[in-house]
Amino acid sequence: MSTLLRTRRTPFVAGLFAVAATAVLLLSTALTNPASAHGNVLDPASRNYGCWQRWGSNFNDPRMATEDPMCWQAWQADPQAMWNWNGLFREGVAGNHQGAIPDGQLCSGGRTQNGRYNALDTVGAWQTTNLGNSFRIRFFDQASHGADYIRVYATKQGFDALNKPLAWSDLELVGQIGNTPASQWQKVPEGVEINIPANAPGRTGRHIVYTVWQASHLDQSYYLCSDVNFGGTTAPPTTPAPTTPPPTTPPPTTPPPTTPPPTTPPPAGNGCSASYTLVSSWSGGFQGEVKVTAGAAIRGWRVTWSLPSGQQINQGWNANLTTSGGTVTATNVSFNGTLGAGASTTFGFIGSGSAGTPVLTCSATA
Ligand SMILES: [Cu+2]
Repeated sequence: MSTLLRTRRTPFVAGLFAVAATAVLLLSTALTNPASAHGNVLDPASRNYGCWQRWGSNFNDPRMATEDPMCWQAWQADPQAMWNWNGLFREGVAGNHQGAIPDGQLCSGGRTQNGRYNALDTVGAWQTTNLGNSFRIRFFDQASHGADYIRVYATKQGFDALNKPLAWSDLELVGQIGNTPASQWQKVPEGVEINIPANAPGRTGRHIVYTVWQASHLDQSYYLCSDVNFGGTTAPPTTPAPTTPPPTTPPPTTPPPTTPPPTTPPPAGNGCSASYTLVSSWSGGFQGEVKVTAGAAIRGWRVTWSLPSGQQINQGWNANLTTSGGTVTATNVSFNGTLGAGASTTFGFIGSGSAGTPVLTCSATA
């Protein structure tokens, strides 16, 4: 959302915005409580995480109906499916996932949680994330449950995701990890993350990636549909895909900002430069995005800025974010540290407090 749009909004819309902000705050509160914190696939974004990420700060915007109709129907059906994007689980399945979840209900976890997530089963043109045939799932575990296992499936080539409800027989296992305690995951500010490598050769076009997380916490299993677009032959077959687009790229249907970003990027030297965009803000919080651009080719980057008092970084993605002594440090994650000359990547975060205009310093590892 552009600054212009925000300043133009009517009191009515502002009221809706306040409702959204309240919900986000409630969510943030819930997320800091381990008892109610769980996890999801952040990249390629699962259906409800993607809808939350794209529209959570603007979920009553009628443009969603035409620009992102599958998210629109999901928000209309039950906004709790998005606010609780990390809570799509069942308990007591005892590993018999196919027995617990009928065909056609895979994306709602078998209509779990009293039907909260049912709209995620709707068949249609969900927005996709571009993937190479070798890819990785970035899984976020807010409660540091760890995993007994995580299994990643992809639909078989020929599956018609636009018209056919997803069934177990449509899926092939394309990646998995075994017992992995949270201590072996990567620490991030609000939990832990892990990348699961997967290889789904021979696929092109629209597909569904289906991830089953057996959390090491009670008998709790999660069922997550991510809509993807396989690039086919252009993707390298075995190397981690450097061509994979950054996951937080705004969807193509988002209108371009009508005003310049609030900060101008510092000039790119030999290392890197970073520029900041305020994605959205609400009473007590905000979402920011930082674009890192390499000068010469680099193998890693670090962005720092000082945190105004009263501000706090609560959650981030596509970077390792730490706060120490009033300084925020963001370093690249495994898949976005290597940038060719002039190439860029983005990371994002959600902060509490009032949004400011941070002065960013970028340094690179050549
Ligand atoms: Cu949990």
